[in-house]
Amino acid sequence: MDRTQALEIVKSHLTEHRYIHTIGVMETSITLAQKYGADVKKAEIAAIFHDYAKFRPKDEMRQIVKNEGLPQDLLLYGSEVLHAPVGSVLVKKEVGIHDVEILNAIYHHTTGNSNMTTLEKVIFLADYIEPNRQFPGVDEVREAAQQDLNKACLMAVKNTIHFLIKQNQKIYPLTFDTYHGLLEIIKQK
Ligand code: DGI
Ligand code: FE
Ligand code: FE
Repeated sequence: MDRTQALEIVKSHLTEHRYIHTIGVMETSITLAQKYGADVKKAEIAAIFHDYAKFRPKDEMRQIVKNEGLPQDLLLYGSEVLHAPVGSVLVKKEVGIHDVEILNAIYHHTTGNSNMTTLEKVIFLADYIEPNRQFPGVDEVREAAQQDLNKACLMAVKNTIHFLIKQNQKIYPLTFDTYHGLLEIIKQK
């Protein structure tokens, strides 16, 4: 599938604002993939489809979690954690993308995981720093992204954990796994 086809498919599932964000994630993912040695074409496709399920009704997402063998604990945290794993299921079923590396990058784009692939890190980080994002601390993460992929991902997940705690939101275990996994990598250096 080429970029034009992929963008056309995803556009009808997104708001204008979210589509612009998606273009930003796509461009940033390509740059990061080139810099850190991930598959550039896979990064492009994963980025285009990363928020595919963002606007599915919550009930439909919960139903997919129940029926498609996703971890049931997803239902115990905020609804924001659903669209990434549900997106990976729907991108496979509805769009026909079967590449496991792409599907995993979509699956883990919100939380990360303990042992992220370079492609997963690229999508996770690009989602956080793409040029349309504006929140406290994002410029520091953008700068770190030019030096060290792991450090930049660690900064992003730490910011997210701080943000969630301030908002009295539950933190999905994979988010902590991401923090611990990246801490280990950075300590070893
Ligand atoms: O979909 P985007 O807005 O582009 O970005 P995203 O997929 O990273 O989702 C961001 C949202 O997800 C933001 O509101 C914080 C929330 N989130 C991230 N990790 C967790 C989480 N929410 C809960 N409850 N628990 C988490 O671990
Ligand atoms: Fe998302
Ligand atoms: Fe996103």
